[in-house]
Amino acid sequence: MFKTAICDLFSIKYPIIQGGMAHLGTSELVSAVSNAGGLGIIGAGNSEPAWVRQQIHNTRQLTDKPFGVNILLLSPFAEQVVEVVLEERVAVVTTGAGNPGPYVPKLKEAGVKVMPVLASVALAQRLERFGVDAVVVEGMESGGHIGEVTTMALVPQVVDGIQIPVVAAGGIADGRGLVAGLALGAQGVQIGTRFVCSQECIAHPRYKEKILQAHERSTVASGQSTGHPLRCLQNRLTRQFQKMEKAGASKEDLESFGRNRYYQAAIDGNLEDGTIIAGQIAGLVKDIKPVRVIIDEMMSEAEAIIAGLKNSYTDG
Ligand code: TUI
Repeated sequence: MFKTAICDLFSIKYPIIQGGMAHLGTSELVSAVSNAGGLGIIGAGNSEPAWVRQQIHNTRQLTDKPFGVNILLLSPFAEQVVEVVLEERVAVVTTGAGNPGPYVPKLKEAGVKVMPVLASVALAQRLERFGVDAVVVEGMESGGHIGEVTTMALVPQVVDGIQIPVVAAGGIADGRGLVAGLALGAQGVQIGTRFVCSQECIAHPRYKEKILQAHERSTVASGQSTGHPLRCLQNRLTRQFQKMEKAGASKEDLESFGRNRYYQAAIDGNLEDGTIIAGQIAGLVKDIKPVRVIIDEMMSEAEAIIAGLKNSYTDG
């Protein structure tokens, strides 16, 4: 069984971090990931601070292992969620969709481990200087808000640009992806889409089913013209959105049309009017399993691949 700097940093058994998914990173999934040896992450999204606090309490009822909170920096409640995290003495914070620089000193002073999710070398270097502990480097294969560079190209460039540990994200759902991330110089992986199709994830069964039916070209990155591209599965909503974009709709109209639709898909199971967030790796996900099985299989597959690579290349 291998350990990496990410395992030591967060006191976890396996270098597997759960993506901080809004509405789906709840105590059920978070505690299952942490209990299975990874790092579960509560997805604060645009939720009210009281909801985040409740999720922290619920998670503590279900696990005594470390877990984190993902703060969506675009949320109107971002600052208040930081306060909740400090009051509740949460061990780890990941952030998304922005520069968490202003919050870093406060979190670090309180002993919180900070790991921003980002999509560029420049921001990784800036945040290393701010004193963050590690970064999650997210390629454009990922579900949700994305940058412009693939995991394959971005991860090694960030690894070479900073000294702190890197976690690879985007396009990873099994042991092969884990080994690939390590081969690119990352010390761990972040997993989103695969965990949506776990037994513990509270996503609506129709949402999970839609991911199981996906193939490699089922996702689209819509909203390029708004400056906030979002990868999700194609449906009536994304087709309407694309029509509006083609017709030259304003940024404001597009953003208000697309706003707050995650809940509809993820929880209500409205697959036509909701945003069905998933990464390009959705096509690889073929079954719904307990989190522990997903993680155990990922680790044993990775170990078999590493052993196989050694056997094929060291003597030849
Ligand atoms: O954040 C995510 N994934 C998300 S956030 C989200 S909610 C949302 N809704 C509408 C528009 C935008 C977001 C759904 N999925 N992943 C982490 C991530 N962060 N990917 C890319 C980035 C990122 C992008 C630009 C981080 C920083 C950044 O730079 C900002 C700056 O100020 O330099």
